[in-house]
Amino acid sequence: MRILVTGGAGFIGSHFVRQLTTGAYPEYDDAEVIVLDRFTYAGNEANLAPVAGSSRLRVVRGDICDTAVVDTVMPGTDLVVHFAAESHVDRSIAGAAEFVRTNVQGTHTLLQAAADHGASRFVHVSTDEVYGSIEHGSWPEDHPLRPNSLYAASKASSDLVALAFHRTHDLPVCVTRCSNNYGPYQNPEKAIPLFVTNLLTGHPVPLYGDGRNVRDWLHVDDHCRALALVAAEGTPGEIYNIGGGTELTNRDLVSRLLELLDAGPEMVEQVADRKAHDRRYSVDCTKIRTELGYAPRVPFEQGLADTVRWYADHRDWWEPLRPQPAGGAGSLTEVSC
Ligand code: NAD
Ligand code: TDX
Repeated sequence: MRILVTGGAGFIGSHFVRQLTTGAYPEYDDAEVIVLDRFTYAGNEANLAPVAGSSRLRVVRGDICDTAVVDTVMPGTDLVVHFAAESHVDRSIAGAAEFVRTNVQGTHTLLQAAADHGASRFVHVSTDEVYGSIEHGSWPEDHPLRPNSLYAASKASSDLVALAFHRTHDLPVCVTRCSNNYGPYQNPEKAIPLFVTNLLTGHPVPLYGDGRNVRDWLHVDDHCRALALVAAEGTPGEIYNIGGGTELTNRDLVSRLLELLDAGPEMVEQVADRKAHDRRYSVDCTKIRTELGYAPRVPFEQGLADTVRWYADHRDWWEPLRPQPAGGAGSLTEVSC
């Protein structure tokens, strides 16, 4: 069996590949794994270093929008697990062209090649953000899509293209919509690793707006286990919400991080709000629980403490990824008057 993992050098994709190639998903123990990744700022060879020696793993540097590349790696593929995307909301506010290109056009290119070459399963990894924002209650999978950010709009578009490939070409597509992930190897542009690495380097935590926005945090290992389950047992053409971790306001999240890192409230800086900042996400996970028997396993307190420890122990991984302060790190210019 051959599995094509797009975006396998990013945060979640690399966790999936590390697990896949070290026996965490027994149904795929014999599978050959091909990672297709463009190695953008978010793709990192260090994320795959722990399994770089695996004889089952091949890494291809290439763009999912490039038909020639995709048509080279797709033949012989049984399962596609599609993680590759532009994934950071703040970047999509600054400019969304790359989001539309990779997330929509790239997904279309992969789907077409998967249909042409007869792949027997395509798992499209999507997000709860496609539903928009919800004050109370939780979204079931058939809730209308009302994305607010350019990132979420590009993911919603790709979800619809993926589902249309199932209806039109009978491609066995499953779409998953997961809540916020956390864990090791997450780029320090995202909230938890940004806050942790700021505190580890003596910088304040930038809290957007009133800090009362709510996110449902799920450990990356629980997300990847759900994806392996959907790949093996999901019904083609179906959407599966994944979540059921821990809902927290950003303020509450920051309080827990301050406690874990022994820092005081003076380390929190309230900053201007994000444009179109979704107030709350909450997915109804009844379907994956009842149909596939899925439940998250990592308790949030333990997962968060382990994640903070991982960042404290892996400065060599994240220090090169943090944005440098203006003027360059540590450079002081003396001005004489
Ligand atoms: P990430 O930004 O860490 O990784 C994205 C990976 O895709 C990188 O390795 C990057 O190099 C690669 N990539 C980008 N453009 C590419 C292109 N054109 N061709 C080939 N490779 C390309 O993202 P992540 O946080 O690991 O998210 C992975 C997927 O999961 C995304 O589809 C995202 O929408 C979805 N998701 C993320 C979360 C979360 O909390 N991070 C939650 C739900 C769903
Ligand atoms: O500096 C910050 N200050 C702040 O208050 C940053 C970076 C974030 N935040 C807030 C915004 C959100 O309410 O923290 C919350 C989480 O922010 P992000 O880590 O940027 O995540 P979010 O926007 O919720 O999107 C994430 O979850 C869904 C991922 O980036 C997406 O890829 C995924 O689809």
